[in-house]
Order: sequence, then structure tokens, then C-alpha cells
Amino acid sequence: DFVINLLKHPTFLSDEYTTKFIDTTPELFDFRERQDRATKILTYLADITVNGHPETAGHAAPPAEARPPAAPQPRVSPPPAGTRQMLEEQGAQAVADWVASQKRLLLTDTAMRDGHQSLLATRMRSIDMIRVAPAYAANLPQLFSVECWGGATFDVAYRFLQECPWQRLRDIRAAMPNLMTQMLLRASNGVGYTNYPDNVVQSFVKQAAETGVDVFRVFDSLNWVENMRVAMDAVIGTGKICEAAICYTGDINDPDRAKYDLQYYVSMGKELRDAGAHILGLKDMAGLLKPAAAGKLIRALKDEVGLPIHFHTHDTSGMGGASYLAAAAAGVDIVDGAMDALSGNTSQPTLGSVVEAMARTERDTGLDIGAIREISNYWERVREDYEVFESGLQAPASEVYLHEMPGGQFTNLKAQARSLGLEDRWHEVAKTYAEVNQMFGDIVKVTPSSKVVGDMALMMVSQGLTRAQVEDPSVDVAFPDSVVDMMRGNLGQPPGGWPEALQKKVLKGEAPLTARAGAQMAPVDLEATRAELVEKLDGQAVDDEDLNGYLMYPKVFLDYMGRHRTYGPVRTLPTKNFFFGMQPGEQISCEIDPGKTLEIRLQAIGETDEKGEVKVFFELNGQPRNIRVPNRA
Ligand code: BTN
Ligand code: 3PY
Ligand code: ZN
Repeated sequence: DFVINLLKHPTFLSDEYTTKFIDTTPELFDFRERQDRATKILTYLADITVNGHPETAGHAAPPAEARPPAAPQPRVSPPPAGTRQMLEEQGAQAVADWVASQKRLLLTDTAMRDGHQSLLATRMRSIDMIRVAPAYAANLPQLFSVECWGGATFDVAYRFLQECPWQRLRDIRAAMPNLMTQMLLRASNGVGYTNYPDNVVQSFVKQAAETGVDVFRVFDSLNWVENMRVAMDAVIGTGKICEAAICYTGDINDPDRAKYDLQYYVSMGKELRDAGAHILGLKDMAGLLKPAAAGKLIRALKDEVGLPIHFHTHDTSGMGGASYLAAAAAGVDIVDGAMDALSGNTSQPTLGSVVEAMARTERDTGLDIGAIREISNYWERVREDYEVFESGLQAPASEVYLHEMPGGQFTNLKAQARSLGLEDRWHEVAKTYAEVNQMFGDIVKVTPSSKVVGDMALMMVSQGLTRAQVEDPSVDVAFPDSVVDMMRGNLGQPPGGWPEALQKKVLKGEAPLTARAGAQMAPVDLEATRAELVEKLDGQAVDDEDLNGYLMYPKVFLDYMGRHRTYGPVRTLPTKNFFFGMQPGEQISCEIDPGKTLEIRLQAIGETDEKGEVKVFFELNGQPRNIRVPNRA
């Protein structure tokens, strides 16, 4: 094909052909490179078709005739100016001042981050987001922001979806040029599960801002402000918006949970303001802030801290919408909703219903409910393609006030419990999770501290250990690594410190850290790390995005790169085919470069030969192409 392409090239046919032809005609190499990538994609499709995708084993493939989701049309072009232009032209403080001056209730949509993290185990692929981003930009320009990056989406992209999270961000940013993008950043834990050296956090924030994040919601998993300063300063240094968040736990109206009372939250809000936050986030990751308490807390924070407030909750209890109404009445500035089809239960309250509830009141959101319905209908169709990742949770439940599990953890922990054979003991896991929280001294539970509590709870249920046994110095317990790491002080210090007796037992005499972990860690030599990575990748160039991915998750990143070498840009495949391969007779399109589309038809699947290989017969843009893959099924 390459030679035919060369021979037909107009320059080759004309007299202008010189020996420099190849240097001055890079499209020929684009062509070869595209052929190579097409072969890789066919290899992936052949492999999944023959062997199945490990995550969908045992599930029936969707019907071959199901069409990919179609996004709503943008109603205007180019999209109207939005918050992004204000940020670019006037800066972060001007945006915060503008927010504070708005009468209307502002909204963030979380479908592309927390929505699918909380309902579909974070498995949503970039293509399903990028396709609809222009409709958000054109039809909902009044949104405050679109949360589309960070939290668990970063490692899941590399680890399970075989895609580059940076590229996702770049593509969403380009498709939605008038709306602010928002990410969730775990302060010193970056988008990982433990502390990173300060310069790694700084480098990550700088790169995220450059690639396309406008609003950084920064939180610490123990509400330790000391652990938030490095990340906050880095965000402020980029000129982007620093939304520093208080994580809400307990119940300010319950005297038995006095550790986390109104005064605790107000003091933390003041510390975050003094540390330079533009906006105060109130991050209710489990959905525990009840309506009456929400009104009281928002009023106190508005009066005593003075920053605009962005309230985030989960609807696990079914009471999230009521808390938003109470917060709106108390003067909250921004709330998070998820587009209807990705809302409710462990996700955010229903965005369209918040808009309807506010319509024709003095806090009318100004958003077009028709546009919301169209986008939600799109998400409804997208969600079908991820059915295998549904949690099976059928209804909201007040049990969340017992276990206090974050919505973003719930489906993942449930899947973990299932894989340990504990599915029918889920309520026991939930109750044990609550006991572990008390045993750890009643802590904030959000990534990564929530993972530690979850690890401990799963271990206790699977080994039949009681809290009394775990706390008894004479009973030998092999604590999970994450528990040891946390008791060492590597996630920071909770209010009141760790329970001493338990900490002693876990650390077996080792002295815990009480200073900030990041301050003890030597800075990473970034250029030496880049050189080391280039070598690991056999000389392939490493840009700053790849370097930052490697710094967060060295092994996950290298595994991703290894698979990328074999399978190429599989991010461009329709979701159904990414997870289930193709059926004979099925035809799909996949755009590997803007305007360069592969038409792929699966003709037939051959027999397994004596070498254990299967020949898969495709048609690629009308030409026959056969691919051989091992039969591992
Ligand atoms: C594609 O090629 O369409 C998608 C995925 C691969 C992108 C490669 S992987 C490592 C490197 N980092 C990026 O941001 N892009 C490339
Ligand atoms: C995350 O850190 O991923 C979270 O969603 C915390 O709520
Ligand atoms: Zn959340």
C-alpha cells in the first residue's frame, strides 16, 4: 500500500521529484504511520473478539446493530462566551468576585468525572465525553464549570481504559473552549493514594493547568490544612482557580459527633481562606450533610469566612436535592449536579431537577432545561454501553449515615467485596466500615483515607476478626499495608491524632511521623527521571505529560505504554467494540486522526490452528486484511 501510495503521489508523478522528496513530503510517512496504527487497532479488535475483554467476561455482548451514541447538535457556532473567557481575560480573583455577586444559583456538571466514577466504577471512555462536549459549550454556556478530570479518572484511564488521561483533557478543553474545566486534586496525594514529594505535586499541577484545567478542587483526606498548602500554592501560581475544599463528615447537629462541629468547619474555612483560596469548596463526598445542617453550615461559612461557596454532595441517601434547596436558601453560590441520566444514588443530585426547582425563583439558574434534557438523553444511551459496570444498587438508602462511605468509593468497594466472595455479606462490610472508622478515631473518609478504612473492613470481614480482637495487643493481626502507611503518618494527621494504642500495635514500636510527609521527602530529580524513562521506553521521547503520568504511577504508566505499543490508539474505538470486540458482519467507523476515518468490517473468524492461533478476517476501508492472534480463551 505504501508503494502504491508513493507511486500515485502527485509530486512523484510530476517532474519535481528529487531525492529530498521524502523529507519534504511527510504525509507519506503519516500514511505509513496510519497504516501501522490501523494494524494495531485491528490486532486489538481481533484479540478482544477472540479472547474477550477481561472486564466483561461472562456478560453478553450488546446487539451488533446498536449504533454508537449520537450527541445533540450545537445550537450556535462558535459557542457563546462563558466563564472560561472571564478567567482568561480577567483572572481567578475576578471570577470569584463575579460568582459572589451572582443572584442566580450557579451549577457545575459532574457527569464526566464524579458521575461515572460514582455509578460506573470510573470506566467512562474519553470518546463518549469528547463527542458531547461541543453541545455543552454551545447549549449550556451559563454553566460555572464542567468537572471532567482528576480523582480516580487519572489512573483508571491508563490502567483499565488503555488511554492517555492528558489527551482526554486536551481534547475536552479544545471541544469546550468557553467553559471552565474542573478537576479533583487530592492535595499532596496528587491523583494517587499516598504522599508525593512537593516538587512532584508542583510539577503535576503546572502540567494540569497547561494541558487544560481551569478550576482545581483541592482537598486533604484528613482535612489537614498543612497538607494542602503546597498544592494550593502551586494552583495559585498558575493563575487558575484554587477551590480549596473542606471535607464534611459526621453531623454538626449530633452531640455524639462533637469532634466535627460547626466551629470545626468554620475554623477550617478560615484557614483555607487565609491560605489563599479563591473559592471555598464544601465537599460532602458521602452525602451526609442533611438539609437543616446544610442551611446552618452554609450560613455560618458565608458569614464568617466570606468566600464564595461551592457545595458538592452525593445523593446516596436520596436527600441530596433537599440539602441543595436548603443550601440555596442559605446563600450557597455554586452546587454540583450530574446530568440526569448519570445522577442520583451514589452520584450527584439530578442537575435538571435542580434547574427546575430553581426556575422562576430569585435563584433561577438561567440554564436551558431543553438543552439539559437533550444532553441527558445522550448520556442515557452512553450508559447502556457500560452496563457491566453498574453496581446493582437499586435504591437510595439511609444506611449511608451509618457507614459514611464516599459515593466515589461505594461501587469500587462493592466490586472488591464481590471479588473476595463477600457480596452477600455487603451490609456486614458496611457495618464493619463504620466500626473501623471509630477504631481509627473517627476520621474523615475520602480518598485515600477511605481506601484504608475499606481495606481494613474487608480484611476483618473476610478473616472474621472483631474490633476487640484487632485492638487486643495479645492477638496477632497482619494489618493491610495501607493501614501501616497511614498509622506511620504518611497521609498526615487527623484532628486529635491517631489512637495511640492501635497505632503502637500497627507500628510494632516504630516511631510515627508527626510532621508533614512531603517535607521529609527529597525532591525528585525530574530530568534524571525523564532520562530513566526514555531508557525504559527504548529511546522513545518523553514529553512533560508522560513524565508526570510516570511520576504519579510508574508501573501503571509503563504497563500502559507497553500495551500502547501493541494496540495503538484504541481510544478511538466505539465503546461497545472496545469492551466486546466485533461480531461477524459488523461494520464500524473509527476516526484515528481528525478527518481520517477507518471503516472496519469483521468478515469472519477462522479456526484455531495447530499453533493455537486464530486468523481473523477484516475489511479495512474496503481492502481485505487478516490478523492472526493467539487463542487464549
Ligand atoms: C491515540 O494515539 O490516539 C491515543 C493514545 C496514545 C497517546 C500517546 S500514549 C503516550 C503519549 N502521551 C500522550 O499524551 N500521548 C501519547
Ligand atoms: C476521589 O478522590 O477520587 C474522590 O472522588 C473523593 O471524593
Ligand atoms: Zn464526590
